[in-house]
Amino acid sequence: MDTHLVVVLALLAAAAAAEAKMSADYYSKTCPRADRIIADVLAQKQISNPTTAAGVLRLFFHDCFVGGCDASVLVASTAAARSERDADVNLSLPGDAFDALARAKAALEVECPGVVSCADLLAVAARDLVTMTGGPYYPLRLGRKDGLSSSPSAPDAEIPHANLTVSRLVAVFAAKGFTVQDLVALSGAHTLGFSHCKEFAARIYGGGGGGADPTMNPALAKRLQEACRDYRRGPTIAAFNDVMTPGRFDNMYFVNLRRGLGLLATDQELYGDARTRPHVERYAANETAFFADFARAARRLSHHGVKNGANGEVRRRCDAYNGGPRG
Ligand code: HEM
Ligand SMILES: *[C@@H]1O[C@H](CO)[C@@H](O)[C@H](O)[C@H]1NC(C)=O
Ligand SMILES: *[C@@H]1O[C@H](CO)[C@@H](O)[C@H](O)[C@H]1NC(C)=O
Ligand SMILES: CC(=O)N[C@H]1CO[C@H](CO)[C@@H](O)[C@@H]1O
Repeated sequence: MDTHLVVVLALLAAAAAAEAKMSADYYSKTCPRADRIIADVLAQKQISNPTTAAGVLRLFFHDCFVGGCDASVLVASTAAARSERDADVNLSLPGDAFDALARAKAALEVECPGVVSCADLLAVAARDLVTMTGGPYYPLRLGRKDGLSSSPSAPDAEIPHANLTVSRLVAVFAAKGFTVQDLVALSGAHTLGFSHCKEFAARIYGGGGGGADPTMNPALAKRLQEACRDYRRGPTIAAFNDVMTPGRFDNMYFVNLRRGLGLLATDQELYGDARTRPHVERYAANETAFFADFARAARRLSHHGVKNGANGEVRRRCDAYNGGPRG
């Protein structure tokens, strides 16, 4: 066998071992009230700040897509080392989501210090907030360890941008083991939250000085052109991803795409492309089907690149490694 293959097999074995140690009742003896504590803190935060759900769900996606679900996205930069959080693509990762997770972690540390990993917390928090905003509940296996590295350049390479073609999106997801159906179902997360104007400016103002993207509903294009008028001077100006029911986890995102009401180019293209359109049609017509497929894909996403004891730890604070800053 060549060494490359041996390395690949060893990695696969390590990943399988990490997964084998996970279970639904992982904390039943060491922190039996963990679920309750997380849910309570998040419910309070979501009520006082309804943008929390979208922020946490997006953090979960970014965490798992960049080097596996290991809470590396939560590590703050220090003078010694910059981290994933500070990548350009992270400029807009929302502070409320970090705050919600810090509060939940603090409550967990009071009850059972050093037991519940930040990676598990993030996966559970994203699930809880999906459920709280009207989406499906899905059981999770626990036992993820927190990663020991976080790089500011990783997200740029791994996180899909809103200017990708469907072919690129399909390839990016396939490289991590996700199907076209998974891609469409997971994109349904854009039923929550918002995007900043620069992410869709080319669609509404035209790339080369032309008009709006013809696949966008003209009334929506006009509204967005007005809302985003000063976006270069006010880079925090944003619009809801789901223009109809922005705070509710439902299948409206897919219903919108049929009417040209998608916000990002990568949203609307899912309806324009023959590979993804049948899934959009199915989810628009049947919310139960969307919820079932989203739950299955989100659970799989939550297992992506999970770390075990040897290559991870349980952080005491989600924003710092236990051993201090690393290069
Ligand atoms: C299919 C490829 C995807 C692309 C190109 C994409 C792109 C984007 C972009 C550009 C934004 C706006 C960021 C900003 O302006 O602050 C955004 C927001 C968001 N994304 Fe995605 N995304 C994708 C997939 C996903 C997936 C799989 C999830 C979760 C499972 C997700 C969850 C979210 C959420 C919840 C928001 C709103 C965040 C907030 O309001 O704070 N996205 N996405
Ligand atoms: C796509 O968007 C990213 C981030 O905004 C940017 O860095 C990149 O140059 C864009 N690519 C193209 C082909 O426009
Ligand atoms: C909706 O999807 C669910 C889950 O796939 C399926 O069991 C149900 O029959 C579908 N309903 C309709 C009306 O097609
Ligand atoms: C939430 C968060 O940590 N955002 C950071 C993203 O990157 C910028 C630029 O480095 C930081 O200033 C933000 O604090």
